[in-house]
Amino acid sequence: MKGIMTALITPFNEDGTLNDKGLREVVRHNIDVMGVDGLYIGGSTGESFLMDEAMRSELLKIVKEEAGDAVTLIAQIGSLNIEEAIRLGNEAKELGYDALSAITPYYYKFSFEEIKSYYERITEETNHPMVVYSIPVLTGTQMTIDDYGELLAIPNVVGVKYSDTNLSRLTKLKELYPDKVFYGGADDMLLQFIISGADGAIGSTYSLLGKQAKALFDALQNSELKEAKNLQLEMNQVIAKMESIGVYQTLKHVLKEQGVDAGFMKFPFKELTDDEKRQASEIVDILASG
Ligand code: HMN
Repeated sequence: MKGIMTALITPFNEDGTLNDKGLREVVRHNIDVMGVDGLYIGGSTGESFLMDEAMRSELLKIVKEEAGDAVTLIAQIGSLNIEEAIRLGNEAKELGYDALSAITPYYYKFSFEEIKSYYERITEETNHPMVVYSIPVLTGTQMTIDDYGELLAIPNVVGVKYSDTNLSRLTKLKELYPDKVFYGGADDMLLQFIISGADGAIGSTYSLLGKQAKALFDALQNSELKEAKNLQLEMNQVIAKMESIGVYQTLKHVLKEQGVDAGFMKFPFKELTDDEKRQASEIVDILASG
């Protein structure tokens, strides 16, 4: 469960249906070319909040079929609809996913007690390892150290995908819960996350920067701080460009230029304009020269 995991994009056909062949290519690319330790399926990067349940279920099936047991697989099954989350969680468990993950319930301003009961119900009814997915920048839900502690005390909650930038809180959490697993979620701060106590990271850009991220992770395990810092700076050149154009769209464009059928975005996401495509293509050159 440790190391570098790619938050997988989902390739769609132009009509919004799943691109089965493209999805398999993206999975293969991450395992065979990037050499990442795991895949996080159906997260923000995977556009799963734009999919219906049947499509999310199909996504989980295809990825497992293609990846087999080669790497750790975490299925993001969170949904505002608790029954849907439980059904998807049980499917992922039956398919052989190593763990589930669920976004904190969003849109409504749920109380912490409500958020906690959501995790209690999913874990009780699926009885499978669960990684809490905390991403305050998108959900608005910010939790305290005590809140995290209460969630980590729920049976089967094994860790947190910590897509927050409060790193002193992360350091404290890892000190208090050394046996739980914490994943960093801002790829331009991988170095800082690992130094602050994260056991690994889950990020979208590792479909392109997986090798550098793995090298950075390994450098830190060997206390090679200077090497790690240089790798982060190199990665950040690409990440900053992606962020200025649109991370998910750029990922798909660059992968396609590299020969991986990353497909189209799901409505209402827009495709890149010609000018944005030109800017995104510069990333292909940067990666090729590195
Ligand atoms: C997911 O749920 O798909 C990801 O794990 C989310 C991940 O933390 C990414 N965050 C967002 O997309 C909001 C990052 O990898 C992010 O794309 C990267 O740091 C570039 O900004």
